[in-house]
Amino acid sequence: MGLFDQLKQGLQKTTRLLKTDVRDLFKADGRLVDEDLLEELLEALVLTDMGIKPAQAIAQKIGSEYRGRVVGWEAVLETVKDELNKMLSQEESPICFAEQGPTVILVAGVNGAGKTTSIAKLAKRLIDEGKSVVLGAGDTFRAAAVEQLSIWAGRIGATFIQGEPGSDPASVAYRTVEAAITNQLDVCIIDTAGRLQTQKNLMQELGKIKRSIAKQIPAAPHESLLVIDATTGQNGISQTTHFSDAIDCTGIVLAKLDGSAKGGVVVAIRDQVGVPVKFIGVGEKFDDLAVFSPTDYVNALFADVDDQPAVKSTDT
Ligand SMILES: Nc1nc2c(ncn2[C@@H]2O[C@H](COP(=O)(O)OP(=O)(O)OP(=O)(O)O)[C@@H](O)[C@H]2O)c(=O)[nH]1
Ligand SMILES: [Mg+2]
Repeated sequence: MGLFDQLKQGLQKTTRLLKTDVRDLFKADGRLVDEDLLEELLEALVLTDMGIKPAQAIAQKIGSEYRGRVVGWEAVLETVKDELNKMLSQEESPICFAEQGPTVILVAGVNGAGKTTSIAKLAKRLIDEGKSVVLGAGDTFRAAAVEQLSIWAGRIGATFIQGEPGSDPASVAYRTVEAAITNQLDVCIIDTAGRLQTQKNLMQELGKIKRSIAKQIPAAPHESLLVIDATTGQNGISQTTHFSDAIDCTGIVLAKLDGSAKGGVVVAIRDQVGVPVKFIGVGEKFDDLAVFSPTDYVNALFADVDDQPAVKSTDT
């Protein structure tokens, strides 16, 4: 399956919600654009978790363009699409590699967000590009987590560094970077235990991990990626703010978009936090990670309108 189809499939739930809801506001021969319609449209947009401000801006734009006229839903959706494209436009920003020596990528996020899986997917992608990768099991909290990463590493052919159960994750991070330098590996990715953005001690621990990485390579970590579960919707904003305070996040991996009808959260994150979404996870397999492209994202969000069943999604 091509990347765009993958993305389209991943976004199906959001697409269905967005399109069906907007389409349901219109009769077959169109509808007068008045305050009632704009209010209903606003509600439909907010349901995708794009946030109230972007939703209002889109509704206002439609008001200013069509108020007092009878229009079809296609025209309205086209305007929604244009506006989303404007809101999301960003420089292509994949991984920023070190000019010299290993590139270090620190990965953090709340419990179960999809960190370890995303690391495996990212590592596989980099290995496929011909890079050598070492994975550090910085989640020393759960033995199963170490094992999970070790299995992935074996499958994709990455070097693997682990610590004793319960040992200091900062020391595992240190040793992983050390291994990358000693063995002249291209990329070093460090997993961390899940933590809530409200757990102060654990957030401080992340800061310590980051500092121990910088002891070996002052410019590292070159990327501090925050993995967000797309089904958590707006809570992703609070996660981004707090994790950024601790490790100055350089990018977001939005995992589990395939299970989410809240794909609009990309807009909210962009609007409120300004950290770029770099990758999106659209499934559980190795290849289910795509580089985030705003244009593709919006196109996928609006793809195949006539193929969508006219039923409302009851999922999250
Ligand atoms: N459908 C889907 N499932 C995903 C995706 N990414 C991760 N998962 C699943 O989400 C679950 C949790 O993933 P992990 O990678 O273990 O999450 P984690 O953040 O490392 O979890 P902790 O280490 O426990 O905090 C697993 O069952 C994964 O298969 C995705 O993009 N799509
Ligand atoms: Mg994990």
